[in-house]
Amino acid sequence: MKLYTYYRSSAAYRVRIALNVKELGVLYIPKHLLREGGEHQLDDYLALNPQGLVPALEHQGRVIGQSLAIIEYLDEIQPEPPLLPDDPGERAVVRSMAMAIACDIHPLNNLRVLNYLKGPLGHDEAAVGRWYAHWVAEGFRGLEEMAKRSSADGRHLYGGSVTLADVVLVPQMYNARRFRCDLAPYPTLVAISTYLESLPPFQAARPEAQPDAEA
Ligand SMILES: N[C@@H](CCC(=O)N[C@@H](CS)C(=O)NCC(=O)O)C(=O)O
Repeated sequence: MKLYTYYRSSAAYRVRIALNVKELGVLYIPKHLLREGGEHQLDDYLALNPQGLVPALEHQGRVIGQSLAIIEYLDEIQPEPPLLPDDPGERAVVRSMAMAIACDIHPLNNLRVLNYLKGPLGHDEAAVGRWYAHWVAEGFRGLEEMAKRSSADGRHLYGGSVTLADVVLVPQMYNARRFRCDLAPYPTLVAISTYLESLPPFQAARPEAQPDAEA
């Protein structure tokens, strides 16, 4: 199994957490998103993943893009410990929490969007920072309420064990802190993330622990 990754990519961070939770061995192949205009835009990588985004997982001759698709694939080939509940209704709720981040926050704030705001649209760093914080706040406001209703122990977004929703939360929290977003209005999310970040599979997946990490 090979994972095309970048230490600071939050979508790759999700997959690294899932791989660690499932104790699956993987070869990490870093793709630097900034060097040479982005190694993810070079022909060799586009031949593997025409979307030109990280992460991508290569396994048994197939290349899979999209972190949520990769994580669900890992959950199917290695069912223990499960990242999705057995019950279809519970599974849908967990997916909805994961998608609240992966579909509604992250795509508005990923590198190519920020670069487009700064470059062609000519916005300065301060404006881009406001854009970033705005979409985090919009997404976290609803997720905070969802977490209050669905967490069984104040340590997991749903129920009392690690799910797909937790795997997606931690990288988004990491990025929110990196961009200095105000997290005071989301005490439930902060408490959950703080607990999860202390777990070994999450620790080993954090950007600073990656072989391609930069100071
Ligand atoms: N929906 C995709 C998002 C992937 C994505 O946006 N990856 C970012 C890094 S977190 C990327 O490759 N960005 C390169 C760019 O924006 O040019 C997923 O979940 O895998």
